[in-house]
Amino acid sequence: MTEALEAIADRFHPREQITAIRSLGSGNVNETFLVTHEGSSETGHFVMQRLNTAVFERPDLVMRNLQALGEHIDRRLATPPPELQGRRWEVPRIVRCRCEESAWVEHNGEFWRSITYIGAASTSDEIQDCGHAHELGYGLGMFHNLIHDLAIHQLADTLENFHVTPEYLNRYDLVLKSHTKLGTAEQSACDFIDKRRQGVDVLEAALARGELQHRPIHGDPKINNMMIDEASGKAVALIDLDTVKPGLIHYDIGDCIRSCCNAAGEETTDLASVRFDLALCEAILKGYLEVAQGFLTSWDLHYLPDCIRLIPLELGLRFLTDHLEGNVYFKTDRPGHNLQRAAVQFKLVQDIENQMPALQRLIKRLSDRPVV
Ligand code: GN1
Ligand code: MG
Repeated sequence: MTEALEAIADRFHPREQITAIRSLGSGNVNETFLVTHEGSSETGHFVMQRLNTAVFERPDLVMRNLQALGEHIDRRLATPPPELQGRRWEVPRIVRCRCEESAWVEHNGEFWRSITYIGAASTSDEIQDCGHAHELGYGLGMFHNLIHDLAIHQLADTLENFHVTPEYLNRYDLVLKSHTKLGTAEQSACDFIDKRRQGVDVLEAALARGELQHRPIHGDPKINNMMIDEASGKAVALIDLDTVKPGLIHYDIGDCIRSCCNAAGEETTDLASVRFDLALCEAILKGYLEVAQGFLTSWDLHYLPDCIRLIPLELGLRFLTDHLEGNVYFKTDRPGHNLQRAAVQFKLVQDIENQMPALQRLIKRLSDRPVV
């Protein structure tokens, strides 16, 4: 526990009671800590984070979105949706500073904030089994169920063009232009992208045609952002709410599925072990549709196979671009880390493409109405 961290934590909770500050999770963008404190009778925790302001240029708006989301979900949970079936559902809430009337601390140009910790639940980086997959789908569906009626004008666009794949492709082209010599692995990653330029606008074009609409989204519902109750094994919360903003729910569905259906995990170095598990995908979609069919349109269903292929392609492109740019966005812990991550996503895309007809049949079978 360093003196600097302790001083920040003290702005949220009296220093005398803080007993531990430790790193939490494996986020690629922000720094996250779990703060533990002892009161006269009980032990408490909160999550303290330094937001990466190179990524989130308006962290004040991130906080405003978090507040709007929390208030909306509180209103919805006052009369719990029947699909919740009596289970607990939690949302991380803002922990305000003790002395100032502020929800965050600005210190040496850094932006620090705290949120509540959800106890008796944990996350994992890799999928366990179909039961786990079902809960990941259910959890995302419940999250969408609870926020689909939050008006998008109440949420700020805190990350412009986040998940707008054609914009990532433009950025990649720009970065690539300044590279003269590529290594073998880099060249094969670039070739992979070159063969898939067509159709990267599939979701944005559907949005422009009015087939899809912006709604409130999570933005980053990957496997390790879903909290699973330790006793019941049920999903109880979707955490990491910094990317909540208006967008297409397809970004969320694609992100959840790409991170869960690759049992090797996105950090694996064993490319041969990366594959898209259709049985896990079926469990996720069943869990999701159980709670989401009510607000999905036929067009939403129509674009599910596309988003399941597109979001891993986009993430691979983002990792590759960052590698070529010198690792300025995602945290890395070794040379070539982002290139390796890109290769994992591309392998997954390849396997999804191989199974596309089966994936399309699966979605038709699970949908409660004809898919357009
Ligand atoms: C980043 O920081 P983290 O791990 O929650 C990224 C996501 C990626 C993810 C890949 C704001 O999320 O979009 O899918 O890494 N978040 C941002 O692991 O870019
Ligand atoms: Mg995140």
